[in-house]
Amino acid sequence: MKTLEKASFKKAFIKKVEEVSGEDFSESTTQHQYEALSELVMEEITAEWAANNSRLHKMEEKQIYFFSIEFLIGRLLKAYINNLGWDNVVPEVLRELGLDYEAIQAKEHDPALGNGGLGRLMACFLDSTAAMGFPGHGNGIRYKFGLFEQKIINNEQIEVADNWLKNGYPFEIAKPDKSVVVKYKGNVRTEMVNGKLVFIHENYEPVLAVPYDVPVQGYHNKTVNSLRLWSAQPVEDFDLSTFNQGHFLKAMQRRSEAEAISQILYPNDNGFEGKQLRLRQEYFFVCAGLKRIVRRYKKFNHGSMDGFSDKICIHINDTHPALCVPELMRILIDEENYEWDKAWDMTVKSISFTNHTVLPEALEKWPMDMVKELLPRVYQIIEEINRRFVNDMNWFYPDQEARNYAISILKDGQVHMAHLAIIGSHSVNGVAELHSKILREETFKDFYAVFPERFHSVTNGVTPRRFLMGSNPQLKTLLNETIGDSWTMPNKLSSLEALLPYAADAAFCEKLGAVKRRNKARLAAYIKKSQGIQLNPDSIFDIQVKRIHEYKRQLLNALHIMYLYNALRADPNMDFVPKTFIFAGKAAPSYYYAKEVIRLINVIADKVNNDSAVGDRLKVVFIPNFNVSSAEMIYPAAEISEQISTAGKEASGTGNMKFMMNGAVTLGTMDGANVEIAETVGMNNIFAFGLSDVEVANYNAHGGYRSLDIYESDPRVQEVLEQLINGFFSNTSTFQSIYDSLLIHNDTYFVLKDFASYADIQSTSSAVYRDQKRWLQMSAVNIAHSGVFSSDRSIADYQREIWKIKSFIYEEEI
Ligand code: DL6
Repeated sequence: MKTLEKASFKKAFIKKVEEVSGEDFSESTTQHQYEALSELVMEEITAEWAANNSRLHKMEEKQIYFFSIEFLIGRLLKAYINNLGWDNVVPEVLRELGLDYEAIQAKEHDPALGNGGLGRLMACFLDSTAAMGFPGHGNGIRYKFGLFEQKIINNEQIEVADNWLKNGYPFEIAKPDKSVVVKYKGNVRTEMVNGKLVFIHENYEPVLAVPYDVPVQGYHNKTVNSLRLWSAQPVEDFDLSTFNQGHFLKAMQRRSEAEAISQILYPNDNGFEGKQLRLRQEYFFVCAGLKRIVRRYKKFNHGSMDGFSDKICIHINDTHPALCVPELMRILIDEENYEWDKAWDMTVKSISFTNHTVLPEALEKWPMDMVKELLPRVYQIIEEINRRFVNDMNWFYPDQEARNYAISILKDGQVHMAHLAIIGSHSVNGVAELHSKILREETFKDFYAVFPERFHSVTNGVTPRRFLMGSNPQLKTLLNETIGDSWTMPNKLSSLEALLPYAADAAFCEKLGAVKRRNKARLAAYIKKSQGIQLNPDSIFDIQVKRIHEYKRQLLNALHIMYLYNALRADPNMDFVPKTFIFAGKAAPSYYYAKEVIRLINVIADKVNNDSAVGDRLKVVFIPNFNVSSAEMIYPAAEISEQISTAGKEASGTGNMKFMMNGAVTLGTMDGANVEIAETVGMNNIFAFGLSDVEVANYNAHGGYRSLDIYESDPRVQEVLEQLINGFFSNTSTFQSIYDSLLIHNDTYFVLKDFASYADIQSTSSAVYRDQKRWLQMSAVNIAHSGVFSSDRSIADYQREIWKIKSFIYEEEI
């Protein structure tokens, strides 16, 4: 990498600000400075980008394409600067010029092109792929409106549209000349041509897919991959002939129907809404993405698709891009004239699939009629895939009729997308050991019996470049001073294990405590400024940030706070380690129950924070509008990481890893990747509680448990449940639906069943906190063992076990 020279950067920056603003530098605004800095960064990156692209175009190396309906990339300016190695020059030059680097970064609208889990994972994977010099690109949708902005008004979640493009986006390049047409609806006509049956899709509704490319810069290397996001537009700017015939509304309607496809991100996480527009979105980025990949491949392979699966991996992120299977078949058969068997072999060899949830309500099933009407040719191909698959199964397993039906793609009037994805891929993986086991033994056990060799497990990871080095610079400096900086190199985060001996070193622990204190103070200042709540910096910062969902059990945390509050009121002199409970997260707008949980937390906060009897010993904060930028400030300030899902429900979790890297201690159930965190740090460096996945499954196999028993036997539970409906926390409205779910509907997520165990572990954690030496030791051990949860390690696992691609820059096996 070229090193950035301070004097020349300063000169270039001043010149660029003047160009952007059209004024003297002294008159420039923060917005101008942000635009100028972004332009300079893009100029630097694009030079390498072009070189990378031309090398990749030659198709000498195998390449991976991540197809995902979400890419939650977060702000990019600082990440680019750090990856370019400019971070030792830019902040200093800006300071010398009297400018505020943080304020400049804050001008970038945080692109919220994802809900959370699987969308953020993709962003971490892109970062790691480039950092490790692998040729890997993203393919998704350029939503005009990202995930809604969350406001809390009268304690309730209010959703506001996220118009992230209103000031333009400096890190994308539109490539209208690379647009492709996506065809919906119409009918399929067959014809015999030279003795071969051909399928002609006619009378379709065309939509133009226009690509916008965002560079993905590697860390201190020359790799620049691409994230390609597609925007939908009408094929003709305006349907003039329809208009001229007097059909004004129709002409307008065509336009808005086309644009609607990339208008807005569906705000559901772990839930499926069978809307036709969503199916249009799924086909849109699948069809457009594959078209360009195929075109490029053929261009450099003498017009032939032969060898495609040796050079291209299509990795489908959950089932939303599962239409890749029939669409690639359609291209190979209808456009490239391959025979079915050869096309199928190429398709299965090219595609691999990651599942991200076992919640039954999130598994996608589309009505057959809807797929048939919207995508008539694709549907025919799905029918044929299904017919051949069922025939094969009946041939190989004639005595397994019921199972053969259970695993078919088309059944009960629906297209089962997970089945399509598994049947059409050579690899299926879960995202943590426990999750993969549940896939093999429960969710997809019938497929596992048929295709055991397809099943893999790759535990998720997160990028340390954003979630440790970028967001916690003081910890980075302390680590460098203590053990050197080899851990900052790609795929070397495990070098943090060198920290283990320092966990018992009082001087190191004191410095670690000081870093945490500064990060807590930074978050406390933000909360004071934005919400007016004064926090006690000596209290334990106990944080639960993630989507609001019943299975994630923010409710358990909230009920426990109610109990603590009751205890403090009953005995104001009780021995109590001060605690600050911090929440953040969005609920899907149509998810009433989750929104009630948000309201409950805010109502509790109102009462507790304003009770002088409690003072600063107990505080509750709900930070509105959780996004990647706020996350970067929250994780470094945490001391306890709340990971309290019902065991067996959270596929992996990745917040748990971000907290751990920043020295928080996990307080959690043995669920998802918490299990591996516990294995890695040892049971004495985690606060584990609650039912196991096997216990939960056993209860469920017998119709659940009787929640009334807990209510009747535990006075703490009885008191807080009554407070939900007697107006104690809010005299204007009660929380009847929450009360009913716990008692009348028998507590599906085992909140009450785990209450006692949760309260116990909370109390244990407070006791340990009194011993700061022990606490900081736990914190250090967590940091030291976080290397395995780097997304570099995940990418290395995928590379070795599934994709088998080579790095540009690393000769050795990664
Ligand atoms: O794999 C990434 C992430 C996991 O860490 C979470 O445990 C899981 O809940 C999440 N799943 C989704 C599913 N969304 N849909 N549909 O985001 O994936």
